[in-house]
Amino acid sequence: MKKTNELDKDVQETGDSGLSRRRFLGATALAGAVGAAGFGGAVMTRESFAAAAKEAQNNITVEPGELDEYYGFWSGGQSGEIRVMGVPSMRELMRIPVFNLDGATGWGLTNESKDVLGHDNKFPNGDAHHPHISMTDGRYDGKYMFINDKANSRVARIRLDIMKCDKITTIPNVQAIHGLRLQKVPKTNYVFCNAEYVIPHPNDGSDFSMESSFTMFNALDAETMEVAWQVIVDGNLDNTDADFTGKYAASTCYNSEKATDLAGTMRNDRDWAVVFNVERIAEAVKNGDYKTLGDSDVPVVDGRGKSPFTRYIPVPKNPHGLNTSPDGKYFIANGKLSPTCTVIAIDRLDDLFDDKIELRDTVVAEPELGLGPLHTTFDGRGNAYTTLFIDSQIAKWNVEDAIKHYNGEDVNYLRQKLDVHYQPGHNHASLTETRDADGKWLVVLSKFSKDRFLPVGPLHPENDQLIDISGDEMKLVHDGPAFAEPHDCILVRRDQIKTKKVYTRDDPYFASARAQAEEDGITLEADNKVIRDGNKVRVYMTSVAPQFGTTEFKVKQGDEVTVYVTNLDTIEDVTHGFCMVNHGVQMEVSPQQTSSVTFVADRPGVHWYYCNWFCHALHMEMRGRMLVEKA
Ligand code: RUQ
Ligand code: CUA
Ligand code: CA
Repeated sequence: MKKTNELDKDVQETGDSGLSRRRFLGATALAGAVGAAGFGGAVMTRESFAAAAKEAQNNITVEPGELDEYYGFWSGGQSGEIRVMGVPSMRELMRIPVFNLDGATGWGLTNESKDVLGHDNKFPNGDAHHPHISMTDGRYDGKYMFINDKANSRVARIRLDIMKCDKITTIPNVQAIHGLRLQKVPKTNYVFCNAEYVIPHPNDGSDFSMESSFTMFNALDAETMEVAWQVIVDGNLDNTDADFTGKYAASTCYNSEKATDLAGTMRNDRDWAVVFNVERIAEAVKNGDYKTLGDSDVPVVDGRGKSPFTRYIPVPKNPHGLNTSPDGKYFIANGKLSPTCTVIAIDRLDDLFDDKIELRDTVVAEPELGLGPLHTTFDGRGNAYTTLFIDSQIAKWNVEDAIKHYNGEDVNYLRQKLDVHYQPGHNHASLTETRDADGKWLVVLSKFSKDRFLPVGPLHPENDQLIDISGDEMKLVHDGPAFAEPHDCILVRRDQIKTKKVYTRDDPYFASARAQAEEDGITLEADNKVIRDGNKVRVYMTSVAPQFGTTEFKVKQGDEVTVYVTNLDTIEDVTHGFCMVNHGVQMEVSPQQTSSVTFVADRPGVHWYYCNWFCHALHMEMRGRMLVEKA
């Protein structure tokens, strides 16, 4: 009987003479940038893994019928969606389509979703990285979630009461919105987001030079989703986070060189973390001290060089993640090409902006953690957990001890290193970005799963691992394969999210349908009527399981038909669907919801429509006919 898994075999075969597979991949991932270090800690066997999981203080078992303690919100990366998970069971509860198309709910097909995406939206894709929930006084208030789209330079908002996206804003004059975080205090008035790439201004093909190129830090008004202001910066922008005073935000820059090639981005020994004085920027904008760019009327201030709005704190080359500790004391820039994290004291930033101290005087520690530090998260007990991409490990370290070490004291700040599988990007501890960081669970989003699951062809799932951090020792307790590409996630206590079980009839989500019905003299909750308006036909129908209020309607070939379905069922979970066969038309109609979809009746004849969300024993019988007369 084979006692070791493939991985152990690999280690045994290569452990003495060279690199194991997991080391090899990490080393080649950044070849030339950093040399491969010596062989790391022993890899766990399946048996020792199971034993460690059993010892874990936190129980990951959620019995059938029991509810999870935490909501997890996973970004969907290139899939453009958001996934709602239960933690610790790691069960997927729901998907929220955002920048993608979704046939199940009709996202991208229905008029309600087009009201959000834009009726002329040409982008069926997105690259969603950073989901974050609105806060009041540094605590999740459960109202909204915001997420970036790197692919098409957008920011979306999700209403958490119904878990649907209700606003999407395209950020003007920039490319690739990447890092995104929220103002934490006094509340989330601003959504901060970084545009990653520098572009020429104007970007109209008249000039491709780097001299005329820059990028901007952006703030959106969280309620209106309008861009409140933009700040021109030196270099580029990667990740960001905000502080707990409401005054500062900080972002990492890996391309201070403004290079277009890989080697060029690594030329400087140091790049920087740029700190934004949000208070001063908002003040300048209020006083009208700004300009605008192109045909956008968004206020733009210049934060390049020595400006009142920014400070560029040098940190080792090509930093990546930027994380605020939940005690509000530090911004931490993660080294990536440097094995270190740079700890910046937020309480020194006032002096820095008043020019009383030097840039590097704000740095209070720079602990060496291992190869490829990308993101750091916190347990609320003074410990930080940093992903080491190249080492395939999590480094647990104590922030205050790292500061003592930086000051010359002989203390060991490293608490533990734990192997993860493999090449972790983000990690996230329960409630870590809020004052409520509770140090119970740590999710690690590993970019490679290799041989940990049944093979599914060349494209592998990722591996989301759950680690119990409630005790002194981190313990890996769960592997969860995930499809492309949960980039980041957040964990929220279940009592912090309050959802509706059925829609209320005045929900703004279908306000435009109600407005049209009013114009047509229709009561959505009662009427089953067809309104003709030139070659536009509006079909209003109700649905009560297992019947549509309209089981037959007649239109003419070439008519533009809009079907409005109002679900009169009041019982939780009785969702209907509407699918017009052979028309690419399909949508969700949840209890007390109105959904609408527009299509052209381009072929004469009989066309059946049916309910495609299972709602009743007679669900198959829930159908009707569209009769299309020849033109
Ligand atoms: S970034 S793996 Cu898009 Cu959050 Cu670091
Ligand atoms: Cu209504 Cu199925
Ligand atoms: Ca650089």
